[in-house]
Amino acid sequence: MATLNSGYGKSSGLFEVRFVPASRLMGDHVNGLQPVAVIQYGEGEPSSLSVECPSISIPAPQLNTENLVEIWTSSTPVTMDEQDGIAYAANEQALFGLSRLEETQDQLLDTLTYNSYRNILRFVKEKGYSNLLRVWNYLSDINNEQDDLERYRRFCVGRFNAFSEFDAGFEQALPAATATGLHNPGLFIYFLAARGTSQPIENPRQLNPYHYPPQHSPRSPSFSRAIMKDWGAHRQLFISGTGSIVEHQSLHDGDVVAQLTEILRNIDALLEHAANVSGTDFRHKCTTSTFKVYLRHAADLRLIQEHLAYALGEGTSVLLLNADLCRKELLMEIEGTYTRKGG
Ligand code: 3EB
Repeated sequence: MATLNSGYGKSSGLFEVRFVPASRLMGDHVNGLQPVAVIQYGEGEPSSLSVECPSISIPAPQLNTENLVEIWTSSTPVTMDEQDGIAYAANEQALFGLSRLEETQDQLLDTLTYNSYRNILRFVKEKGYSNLLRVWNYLSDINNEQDDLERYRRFCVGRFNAFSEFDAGFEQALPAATATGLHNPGLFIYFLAARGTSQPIENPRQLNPYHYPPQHSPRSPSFSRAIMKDWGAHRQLFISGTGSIVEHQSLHDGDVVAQLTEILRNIDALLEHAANVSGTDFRHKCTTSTFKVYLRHAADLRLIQEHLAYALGEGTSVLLLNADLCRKELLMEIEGTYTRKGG
């Protein structure tokens, strides 16, 4: 079978991500690749898609000039199904899962989060893709209090309890993550999991979230700064949502441009560190990268747009979203997915 990476002999089981206009998605195949999952963003009605794969619509407004969808693809055959409230698609090596939960008045967010993570952890284990690489969490009213505790903190408590119950050494192998806020109800979680193992990468400028002092949350946030996955022929680096945080402290309250500068320093430091500890430099020209930029205030876009284009490089694929962030003072966050071809 012809695959895009046939130049390297064996094809990799990795999934690749791109942001494309919804109108350019056609048929069962996307440039000869198998669609794995489509994520739409925006508060309006989702478009009807002409690709057959699991999809979800996240009600976060887009700030790009053209409406984009996030599409994950595989170069090897994919099977799709739904189980335990999780719509998923998998090839031999990787699985992508999507879930959307309703919140009820009588349930606290930590309980819902705990149940949801326990379900996901059980599911990926049962399917044989127990290595959770990357999780995206979108929750409503993230900075509001629920029963005297901020909803993000309740989310952290539920997630921590699920991970710690599942695996005593869980802090050694946490996925990269993003947790952002919506103005519409619902808890949306989607994730990438794989067979085998992966390598968590720390950020030398930032404390490992597991070691955050309790002032940020009664149970620490369960995520790694980044995950490096070796797929054989190719390698990927998943960088978590990165804010203007040094050690564990938020910096540059009220100054979005200064926050962006700090975020870029954090990402640079992580890429440098990843090159040292994993032996793969994702700043190399054989790397493709995509970024998601979250802005708390849509109006800040004009302040950062030029800096951003310059910093991330022309021609890189960037999805801009209007979303709340997990600390009130954070105005912006950036996450990145890097794919380096040929090992
Ligand atoms: C931070 O570094 C900023 O709780 O899953 C970034 C990415 C943040 C993921 C999460 C939180 C999460 O603490 C917030």
